[in-house]
Amino acid sequence: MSNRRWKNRPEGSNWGEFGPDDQLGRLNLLTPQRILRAAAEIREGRAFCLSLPLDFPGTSNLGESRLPPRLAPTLTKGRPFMNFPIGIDRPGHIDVFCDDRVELSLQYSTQWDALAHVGQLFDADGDGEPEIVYYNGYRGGEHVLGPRDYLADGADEIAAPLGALALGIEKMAETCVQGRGVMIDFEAHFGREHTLVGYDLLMEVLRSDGVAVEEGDLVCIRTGTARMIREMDKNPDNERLRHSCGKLDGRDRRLLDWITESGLAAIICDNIAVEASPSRPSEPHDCTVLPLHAHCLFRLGIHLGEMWDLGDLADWLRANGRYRFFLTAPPLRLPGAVGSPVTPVATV
Ligand code: UVW
Repeated sequence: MSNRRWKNRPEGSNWGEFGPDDQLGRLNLLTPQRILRAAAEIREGRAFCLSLPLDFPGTSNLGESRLPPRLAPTLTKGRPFMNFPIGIDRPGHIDVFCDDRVELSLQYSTQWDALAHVGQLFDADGDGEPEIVYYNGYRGGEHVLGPRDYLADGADEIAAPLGALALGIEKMAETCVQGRGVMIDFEAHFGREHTLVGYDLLMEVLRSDGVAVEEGDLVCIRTGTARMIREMDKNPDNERLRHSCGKLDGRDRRLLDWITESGLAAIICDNIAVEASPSRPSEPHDCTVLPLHAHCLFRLGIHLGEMWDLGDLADWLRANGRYRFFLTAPPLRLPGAVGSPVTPVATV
């Protein structure tokens, strides 16, 4: 490959396999044929909204950096644009307008992680020094820009433009994100008991429920966490949430290998981080904080969906002896963002 931006790629990565400039990763597998295959899952014409209300979980108990949305009217000539009678400025006019804005942490609630959400310090250019690198060799400081260069002496402030010039969430939105959803129901097997689910346990669940995951599937895992979040009524108990329900064990090498080999296009969960966080202590040879995030977002270009409200859909599928459905889930087409709220729609 001539114009790729790396000499070394991480072990177990697929960099370059969708092209040297690819920014979509496994979303490339959502081909027209697979969308048609997915559409064949629409048999009842019934749709499910898979988003929590975006002011859930409520408070910042799950992570201080992410704040609940703050909604406010826009201003017109300094006045709040809410219940605004246009006739104030233009006598005789009878219309009343409302118009608003929101300050929103994009990963506060039901969300997609963009491929620019997690990278690693890795020696991609082979000069013996690690640099900040994201999927397919895109670089921190060149393609993903923040206000501060943490690796430079003195941590200089960097001027705008900021954000992801590559791998931003808008790239995902441009694909429309439609395909076949496959539900894996951890809650049906583990209830709310805290259970680390590695490869062996996952295979048991798939076998017992007769679930097959095929190339290009959008894999959804209902753990029961989103329902707990709803029950907590905007006062989330982080400790309880982190120590309840079945969760993927990102430190299980065989689980990560299965993700590689299955060909799945994305992983979506109703919990906070898809994987257990923390799961087990790191090994000296792998000190990644969130190993499943690194494997998916950084090595393989697999987008992660978090805090999706999967409960009603999972209940319906189980009651009707099904596990597949048609899924439409584009994020905001917001250039440069590294994550986004999403209002996914499942149709059965
Ligand atoms: C982190 O907290 C780093 O990520 P996420 O929201 O994807 O779990």
